[in-house]
Amino acid sequence: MTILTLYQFSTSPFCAKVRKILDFKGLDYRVVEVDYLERKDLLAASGQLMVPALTLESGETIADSDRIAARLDELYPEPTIFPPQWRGIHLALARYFDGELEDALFRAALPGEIAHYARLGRGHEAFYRLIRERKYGAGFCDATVRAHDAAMARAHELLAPLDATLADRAFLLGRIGYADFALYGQLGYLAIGGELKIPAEMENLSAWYGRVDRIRATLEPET
Ligand SMILES: N[C@@H](CCC(=O)N[C@@H](CS)C(=O)NCC(=O)O)C(=O)O
Repeated sequence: MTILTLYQFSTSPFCAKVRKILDFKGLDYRVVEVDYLERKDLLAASGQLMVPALTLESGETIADSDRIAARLDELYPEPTIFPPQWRGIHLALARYFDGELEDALFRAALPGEIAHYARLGRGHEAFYRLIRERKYGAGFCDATVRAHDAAMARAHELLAPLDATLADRAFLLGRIGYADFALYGQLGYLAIGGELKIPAEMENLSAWYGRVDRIRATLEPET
């Protein structure tokens, strides 16, 4: 029985985080792909225009991946995404991934995201550009596409210490937790267009990504 509804954009790293947490917890859910240009159902359900938003069993809909994650862990505590004694550091790391790392990967992924919206047609690309340029200023999209090499270099710089950390452990802080799901979501930016572009030399990070990616509702999580 489907008990939860996730409103998402397929390219959103915050939605990828929430999907993987739902899988990890073995929860049954349906996905509503929100039309980028027409968000009436999302607005009606959640009272706002951003994804992810999740409708719970109670009928209540909550937005924001941090709030969704905390609520899911309250309602469905097993398996937990906040290993005992480690909640604070998971939240702190996730905030870094969803903040500074997101900014770097978003810029690196922008050409792919523009191409994705161009493929959807019907003014998607123009609307995507409009939203970005309202936030970051006129000319932001073209300037970011031109600076793609620099953006990839910055992404490598931020990912290298994570790759090194994962040399001797299965998950970022040993046991899987919220930070892993946040990083997994953000790395989804590198998969826009279908091809995951984790730098080839980052073998530990690639292996870790595979471990998290393979978590499905029906599988026991690896520890
Ligand atoms: N802090 C929020 C951020 C969510 C967010 O930035 N969502 C983006 C998609 S990745 C969005 O809905 N943007 C609206 C738009 O592009 O119009 C969370 O953790 O869920």
